[in-house]
Amino acid sequence: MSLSNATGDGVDGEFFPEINAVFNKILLPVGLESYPFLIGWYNELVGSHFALDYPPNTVAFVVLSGPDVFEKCVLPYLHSVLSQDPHREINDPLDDAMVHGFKLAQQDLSALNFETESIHDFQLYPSRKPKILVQTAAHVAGVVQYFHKSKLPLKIQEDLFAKESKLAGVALHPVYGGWFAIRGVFIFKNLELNQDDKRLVRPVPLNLIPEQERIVTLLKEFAYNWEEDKWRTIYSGTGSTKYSQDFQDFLATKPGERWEFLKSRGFLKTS
Ligand code: B12
Repeated sequence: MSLSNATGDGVDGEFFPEINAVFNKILLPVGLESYPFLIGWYNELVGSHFALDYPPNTVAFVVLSGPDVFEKCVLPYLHSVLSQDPHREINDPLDDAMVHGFKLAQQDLSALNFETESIHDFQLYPSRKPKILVQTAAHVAGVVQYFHKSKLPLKIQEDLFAKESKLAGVALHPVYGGWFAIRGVFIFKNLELNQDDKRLVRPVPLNLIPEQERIVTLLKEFAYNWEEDKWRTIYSGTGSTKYSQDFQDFLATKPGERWEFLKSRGFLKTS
């Protein structure tokens, strides 16, 4: 995968080719894409409560899964686990597959002397505070646009979202529309750029939906009607791939019932 961000500007293709090579080898073939950003860009937006405790020029990468991650990553991972231990049951096949992929990448990075901390989207502190806000990370990396109700005029916020003040916003991707997820970040603990290093330039934020009315529809769909997945199609993106029906059915299944679902659909046969 090229290190160019989704808008095609901002990131030099020669930015740490050895990191690029690891992500290309381990993550990209399984449908996971990685994009660089600086911790300072992220901390500036999330504020002190969610700030990551690293110097602002520390390099990090955010990892996205594309529309075919179920077929490219989750199912092959399950088959490989089951071929070693046919009786194994995995509570959360999706998260487990991500943990596995991140670990492999981390091992290869460590062999190149890059010490990394990886944080997954689902990791929370005991207080239930998320360890990373992946939408903001992907937004500052320039790979998605993050829409948040707080950016709407106050009147609209009050009319539509007053009841549930904590509602999260939603991110869209220029190619995938809503058919993607943001899986986490790698923080390169010992990789700080100099102040005058221009290899990583802060991307200009995307502007995928200029019309306020459509943004309102998007936020409403995500907030109150997310099960129908219409929010994923309000901005269709330039790509033509969406989640397969199998993956949609998998996501619609309660986490505790997903293993049975996979079995009943015949996905867990290893030969
Ligand atoms: C907790 C959580 C939930 C909870 C609560 C959600 C809620 N509505 O509050 C539950 C379990 C209910 C849930 C449900 C769902 N979730 Co959820 N959830 C999360 C999680 C783990 C954390 C979100 C959160 O609490 N953020 C904290 C708040 C405070 O953050 P915030 O509102 O963004 O505020 C910060 C920013 O605005 C920033 N900021 C300030 N100014 C500015 C300015 C700019 C320009 C920017 C960019 C940022 C910024 O600072 C604020 C903090 O100070 C994220 C993953 C993650 N780790 O980020 C997924 C995530 C948001 N969920 C996701 C999804 C898809 C869903 C569901 C559709 C379920 C599903 N099938 O997976 C439903 C939708 C329900 C709904 N109506 O929201 C996706 C959204 C993907 C996307 N395209 O955006 C995420 C990102 C997970 C992922 N792996 O991709 N979720």
